[in-house]
Amino acid sequence: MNLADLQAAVGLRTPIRHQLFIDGKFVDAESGETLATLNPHDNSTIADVALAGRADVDKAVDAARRAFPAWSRMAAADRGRILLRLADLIESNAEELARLESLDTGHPIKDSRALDVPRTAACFRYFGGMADKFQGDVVPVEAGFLNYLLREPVGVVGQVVPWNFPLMFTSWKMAPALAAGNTIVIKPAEITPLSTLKIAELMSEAGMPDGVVNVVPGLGSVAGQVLAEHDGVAKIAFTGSTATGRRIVTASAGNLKKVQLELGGKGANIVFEDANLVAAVNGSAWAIFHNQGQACIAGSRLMLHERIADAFLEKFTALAKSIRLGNPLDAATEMGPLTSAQHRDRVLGYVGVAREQGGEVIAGGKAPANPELARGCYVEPTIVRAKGPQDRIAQEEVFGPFVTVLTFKDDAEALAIANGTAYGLGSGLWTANLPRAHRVARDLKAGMVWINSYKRVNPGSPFGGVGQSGYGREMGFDAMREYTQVKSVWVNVDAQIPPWYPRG
Ligand code: TAP
Repeated sequence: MNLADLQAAVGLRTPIRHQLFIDGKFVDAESGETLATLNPHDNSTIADVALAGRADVDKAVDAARRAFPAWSRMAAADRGRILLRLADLIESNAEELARLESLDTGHPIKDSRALDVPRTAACFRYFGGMADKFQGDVVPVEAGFLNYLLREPVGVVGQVVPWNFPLMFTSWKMAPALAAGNTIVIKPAEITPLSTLKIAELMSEAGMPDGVVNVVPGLGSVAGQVLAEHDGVAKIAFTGSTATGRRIVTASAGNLKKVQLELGGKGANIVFEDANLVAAVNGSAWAIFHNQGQACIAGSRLMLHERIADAFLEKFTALAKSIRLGNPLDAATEMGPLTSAQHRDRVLGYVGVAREQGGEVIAGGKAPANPELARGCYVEPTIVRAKGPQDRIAQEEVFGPFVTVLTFKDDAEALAIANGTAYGLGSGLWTANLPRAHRVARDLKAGMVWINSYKRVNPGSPFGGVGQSGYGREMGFDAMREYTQVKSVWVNVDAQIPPWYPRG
């Protein structure tokens, strides 16, 4: 099917953008190379997308450098106004964006409509409002001197976005960086570039000056690597795997650029014996099965107090088996395909790993039998009881609809298991005991803790991890700090003559 027919077939009113976006224009790659982005529902080609190489990244960085002086000196309120207009445009193009995201990633359309698109608009709106409210400081120093602190943008920022939430993560990366006065070169994942390119188009419509935002879809090992190494880039912000995060740190060393990393996780979701079981079962299913488990904060280690484990698992398994898998563009679908065939195979590979280590597959563990889904990247909701907390399935990030069940006997053991991985991103706990809730939240090694809930995010609330989950925070005032650097200015207000060499 050609692109125009496909657009009509999936109900898109506007063209699918499939070129690089550099200096305010959609252009082909210098090499003319393209890479097909696929619909994970049936692995059919959606579009051949321009593939950025070194020359294209150089051009994009150059455009961003040229745009930086005017953008960084523009009145902050005017920068904010453009982001606020963009938020409005995202809302008026909501259905278009939701369909595009579902087509390219496999997100169920009801999630794209209810979560991805509104959260993207909310993020741009929050930072649009923040632009003229994030201010410097005055330090009370010695008499006769004024010391003030400027929060200045760092310059050209390279941003690398993964494939699991491309639209939303584009906003998390772009919005604070732009509000703070930086210019951007962003590389979406090669398998999900379409929604980021659409945002670039809407940016122009919102009045974004040319060169402030540049989008370079391309291979991570080429375009991503060049961006991370680039001497013209002052900061690199990355979301993705811990292994690639390490490569980014090494690549950044040449010009000692700032680095911000949001990496993997192995979220502990702890259910104590006094929890409201109905809420905990429902919330724990959401924690792991939303977005097919492809979330760094997924509650992928389900830790159950041994007294309630059997009752909990009975309800949880019944719920998991009832989740409706199907075409992401069908409004009744509750779980779509994984985002690529390669990733589906990786996730299914962990079922073998689990069995080898004595794990018990309680539900799923395979592709669905439904022949309508046979060409797609589907995996059934999978529940596996591990033999122990050191098993690979209890330590490594599977990043799929695959939850590892562990049990514990008391709070101390729960904390020891929860804190017993290299990661420290999101975690949750379910209990009716208030002191216990706060005590455990305090003692968890994590960047985020949800009490009697899971996976809440908000543009005002800092998001990020500790340990191998990375460093730096997205969202909130912390994100503005990440995208600025402090300049300390000293003023000799009393015009004092320095006393060091008194010569009369
Ligand atoms: P990654 O390799 O980390 O990919 C994430 C992003 O980094 C993509 O845009 C990728 O580009 C880019 N990239 C790859 N190599 C790079 C390099 N040398 N320099 C700069 N950028 C580079 O993840 P993956 O291989 O797709 O997935 C593997 C595992 O990573 C998953 O199973 C999951 O465990 C984890 N993961 C975590 C997250 C989050 S939210 N923390 C997101 C995705 C994956 P291309 O895709 O275009 O190559």
